Amino acid sequence: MMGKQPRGALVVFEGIDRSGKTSQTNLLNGALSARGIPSALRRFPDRTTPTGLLISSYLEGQKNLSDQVIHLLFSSNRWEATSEMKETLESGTTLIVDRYAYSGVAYTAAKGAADLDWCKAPDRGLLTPDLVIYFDIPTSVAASRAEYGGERYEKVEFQEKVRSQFAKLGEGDKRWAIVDAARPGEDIHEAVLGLVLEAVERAKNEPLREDLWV
Ligand code: 2DT
Repeated sequence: MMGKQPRGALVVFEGIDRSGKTSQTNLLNGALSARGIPSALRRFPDRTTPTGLLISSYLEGQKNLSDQVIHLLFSSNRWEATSEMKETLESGTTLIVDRYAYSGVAYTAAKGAADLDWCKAPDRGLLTPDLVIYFDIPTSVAASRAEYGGERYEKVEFQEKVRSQFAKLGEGDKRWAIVDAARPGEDIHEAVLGLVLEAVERAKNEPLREDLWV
């Protein structure tokens, strides 16, 4: 009889806007496939679900919502994906996730409207990442990569505040790996791949946890 399939790793990418998460997650997915490691991409917010559509119209400035309401919608958007993500991980597929609860906390906390405990509370008990790769990049470098579009948070002063919230969140978190994202893409990819291959191996021997921030 075949043994049980080892589970996949939950790998999360975080960083300010234009830190390069999306192109690196795509590169990583290809590199894992090339090595025969089953993997799939997810991103939050998932704009295709009912909560995602509301979030999207908020981000595009078509809809105004209070800071509390949008925060809880972002969290709901993650909770509604949790059972599918859990099944996928248990079936042996590594998930590469572009933004997660850390963005949830950093962006709301950066508004100054709520304290950190309040911001963290709704995501408590979510699937726990095996690795969080934080793309660290000076706000000025990120902003110079491309013009910010018209979305709500795409302003340098705000991104600066988000960046300092991310730095606070990473302190003392043993899953948190800081990657210098101001370097050429190939160097970033190499650093990311090393971290992820390690996490995939580690995850094989550790149960999947659902105790984020507990
Ligand atoms: P993208 O540009 O990556 O699609 O993100 N955000 C994201 C939050 O404020 N809270 C969250 O929980 C998440 C996941 C970051 C859209 C914007 O939404 C912000 C940028």
